[in-house]
Amino acid sequence: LPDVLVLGEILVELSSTDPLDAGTNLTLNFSGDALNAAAASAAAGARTALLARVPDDELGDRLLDRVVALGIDTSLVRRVNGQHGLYLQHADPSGAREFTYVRRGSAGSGLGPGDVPLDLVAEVGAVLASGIACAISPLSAKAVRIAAQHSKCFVYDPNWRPRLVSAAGAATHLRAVAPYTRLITPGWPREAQLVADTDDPAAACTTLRGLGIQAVALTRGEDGILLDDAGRLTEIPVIPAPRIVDQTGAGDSFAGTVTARLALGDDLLTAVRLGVAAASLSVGGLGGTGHVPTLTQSQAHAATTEV
Ligand code: KDG
Repeated sequence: LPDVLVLGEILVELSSTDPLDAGTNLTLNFSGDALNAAAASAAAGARTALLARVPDDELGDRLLDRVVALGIDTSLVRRVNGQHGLYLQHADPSGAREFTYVRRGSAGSGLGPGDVPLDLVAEVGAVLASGIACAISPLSAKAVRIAAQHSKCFVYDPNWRPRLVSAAGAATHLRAVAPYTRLITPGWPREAQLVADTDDPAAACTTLRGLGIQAVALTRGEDGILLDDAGRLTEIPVIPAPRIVDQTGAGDSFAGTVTARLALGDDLLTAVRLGVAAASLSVGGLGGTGHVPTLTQSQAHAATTEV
């Protein structure tokens, strides 16, 4: 039985540190928010399984080789006829980035409620999904909702991508899972303000909890995390990254690490501190899974700022 189940679409990733243009060399890898988060969860010590649909072709075989190499259980991955979802990205270390998606109608977006093993979902320590899984198709959004409903510890990362879904759509997805959500990890201000009409981070957390969410880890970039656990507020500072290549997937690394540690029984504050450290190290490689720090590395990095 896995500790953590992550739902979503695994994407083919083509990245470069140069602007995307004719003649730009691209690095092929496999990524997507679900894989980035699952990799972080496995690295943080949790037995982690991905629930996804992957095309039944040679590239799909290579994709699964990579998933296995990241220490992730693939027994719930369903191989199907269909096309890969893909994105191209220019990785600018400053954090500015633009994704170009080629994914509409992909095999991965066909994940539906029928793919969700409800008994297993109810037993695993925690389930993680993001707003991207909700945005790619109504069927996939339904799969997320049903998994949230059956999980005893559901973690939701809004991951709002305006190229995939409108603000109103992203807000609808968030509200639908809110009553079943143990922890949400919205970015401040953009993602929190999808549902909270305020300039005050603490007030936004209160609004989010008012939707039924138990705890909010508001990620505020350089200002660190504001954690609201059932009304108890804690500020957690960021830890400077030793090396920045590409910030893609840092949020997924945070969410995956926190979910893993919650599933393994850590208290929320300890889990969030480790998530901050893992995310800080994760930006040292190109692409969403270019650098996945080990638990020991993240713990050592977290210790550098302990008071
Ligand atoms: O969080 C990083 C992801 O956005 C990236 O890996 C691509 O999954 C992706 C998406 O759908 O944007």
